[in-house]
Amino acid sequence: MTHPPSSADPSTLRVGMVGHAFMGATHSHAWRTAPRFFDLPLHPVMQVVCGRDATRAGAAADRLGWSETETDWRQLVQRDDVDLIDICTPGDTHAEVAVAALEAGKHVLCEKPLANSVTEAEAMTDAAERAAASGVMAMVGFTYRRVPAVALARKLVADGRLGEIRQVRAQYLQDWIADPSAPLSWRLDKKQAGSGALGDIGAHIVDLAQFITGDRIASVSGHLQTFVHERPVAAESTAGTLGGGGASGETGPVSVDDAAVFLASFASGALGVFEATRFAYGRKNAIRLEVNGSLGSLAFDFEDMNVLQLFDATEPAETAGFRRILVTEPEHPYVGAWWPAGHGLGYEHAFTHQVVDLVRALAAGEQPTPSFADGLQVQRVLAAVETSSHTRQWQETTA
Ligand code: SOE
Repeated sequence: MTHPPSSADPSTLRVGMVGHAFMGATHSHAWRTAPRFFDLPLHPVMQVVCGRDATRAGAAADRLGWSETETDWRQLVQRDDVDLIDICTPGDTHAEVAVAALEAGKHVLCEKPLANSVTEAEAMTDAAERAAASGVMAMVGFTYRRVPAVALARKLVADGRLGEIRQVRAQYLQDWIADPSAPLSWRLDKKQAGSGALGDIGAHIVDLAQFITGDRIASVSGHLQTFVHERPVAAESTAGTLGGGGASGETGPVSVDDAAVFLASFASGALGVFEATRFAYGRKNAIRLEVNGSLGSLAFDFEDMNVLQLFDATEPAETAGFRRILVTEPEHPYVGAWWPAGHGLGYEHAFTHQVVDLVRALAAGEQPTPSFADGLQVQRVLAAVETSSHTRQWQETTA
């Protein structure tokens, strides 16, 4: 049975966060910062941080600004002094925590990708739809949508500035494990992560391509590749880090893809080319999208995240060319809350914008986006790429 969360003070939103590593830190920064820069209808209260190790959870609470700690998420989701559960753990825990939290009447924010399988994502979406009937909401954390230049790109496409969308090319390039001596971490273990580059970073560019175009990927043809099959086992102190750190002297298997490439056919007939890799030496967090339409093109590179490039094909040839839009004006999405024009924003601001949009949707009793159903659709695309890589054939993404 679900019921709207009880709240001692209806003007607050009491948060319990599961996990306190990299995403726990970014989410904590967002919960702390959002009410200080945006007028929010509910004041987030950083109530509880949950981690398996009491000592580490206590240190995280002190460092990240949480009032209390828990070591068992099952206890956390039942607390009546928590209104929302923020899931910042590896994908193998997303489904059980989210379903339990929703059934306990807690709102949920869940990191991406939604789950490690379509089956899990379907169960989460079903639980979210049941809970929504009682005003309990769920959102999946595709934060790059909330980079101002990306939000502007979506607006320009929606306003028809590119005309009919013809092609999308999307890359997510990293290099943190290009060195074969980089040790194992949970992101390289299929049981914990579900997949490698495909789900970890490929999910982001699938969501971004669909978000900016307003279209859906209907079928894919893809290939997954693992380049390094055996890696050093990290020493205890570095376990869970992205890469680097000391090794224990032992080695273990890599059970996920190092790189994923796929073609996509959108429902509209548009064509997509996607690439997600952790082996692009020199590219640290390069998310690159180019959208080509019948009236022009736009291009974005996260490594120059305050800029959107626009080519207006209706402009006379004499002056036509990609225009570099510095997306730092108060008129641009989210920017007005921050700094004067030209000062720019960073990676962490998108997480703050995520909290702002989530809190405003909850206060208005509206479904925050992206919803779990949106996350399920991305999961279906990922699964279709994995299937296509095995069958060497095009694969539909629909249920
Ligand atoms: C590692 O690839 C990672 O931390 C991803 O898991 C995040 O989603 C991305 O934002 C940055 O890189």
